[in-house]
Amino acid sequence: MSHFHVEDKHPRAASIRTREIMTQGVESNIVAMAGLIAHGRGEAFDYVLGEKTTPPAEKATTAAAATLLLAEHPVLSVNGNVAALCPGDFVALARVSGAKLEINLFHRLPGREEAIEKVLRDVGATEILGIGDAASARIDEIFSDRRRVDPEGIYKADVVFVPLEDGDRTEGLVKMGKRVITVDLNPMSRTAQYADITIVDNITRAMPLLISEVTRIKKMSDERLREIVTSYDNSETLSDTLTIMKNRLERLAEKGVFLKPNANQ
Ligand code: PTJ
Repeated sequence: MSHFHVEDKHPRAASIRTREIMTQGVESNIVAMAGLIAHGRGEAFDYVLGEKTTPPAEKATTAAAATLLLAEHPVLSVNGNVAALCPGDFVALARVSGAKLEINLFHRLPGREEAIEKVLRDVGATEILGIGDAASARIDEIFSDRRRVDPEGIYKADVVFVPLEDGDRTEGLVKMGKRVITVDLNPMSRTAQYADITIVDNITRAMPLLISEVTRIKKMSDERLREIVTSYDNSETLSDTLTIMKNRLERLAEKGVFLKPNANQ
């Protein structure tokens, strides 16, 4: 059910529609209340980035694609925010990369796993790990409900894709020796800093790019894929991204663009 009518010509139409998806996600038990706050924080960083994919994000995406393809047990972790924003892309990425889908929530409230499972099944998912008693393994390095994972999924995974994640879990997964790939618009978050590969981009732009990158490099030899991974440097990515943000803010400040009527609203 749509609450508002948003004119296409509204300068922030896309952002307003996405907010609508998120608030409806709360009503249907998919998105946690805290997910709205997380979304707002992401929007703020996207503003600073200019709402565009940057060259360092593209580099991180290629490294992420190669890492997924080289993995023996890759798992894509699904939370409420990503289930609301891009469920079809998760199913497509799982298919093209051979990764498994696991639902793993920070806020494990009654009915949420089932609501998210339905969203994924509606867009074509067949196997979904981590639901109910299936999350029977425990990761001691993690201090939240997220420690409960599927023994066939995150528990035995060598590579875990955990976008829009909280810092504790990323740190816990890294401590366990897993390679962690994330998508996070905040390059200063603990997750962004702890992960092996951080794509600093909006998940809605990052997922289609990641799917097409996996498809593009899928036929490369393992040796070539390994070269891509070993030549990748995540601290360089984070540093280059912060420089892009700083330069953009400096340019805006110099010209006073923010005062003009056509500036970001
Ligand atoms: O569904 P649950 O219960 O598992 O909970 C999910 C949330 C997102 C609430 C939980 O993981 C959480 O609290 O995450 P944090 O610690 O708020 O971290 C989320 C990060 O994602 C923040 O750094 C945001 O800036 C970033 N973010 C938010 N929206 C987007 C985003 N990054 C990329 N694309 C977005 N659309």
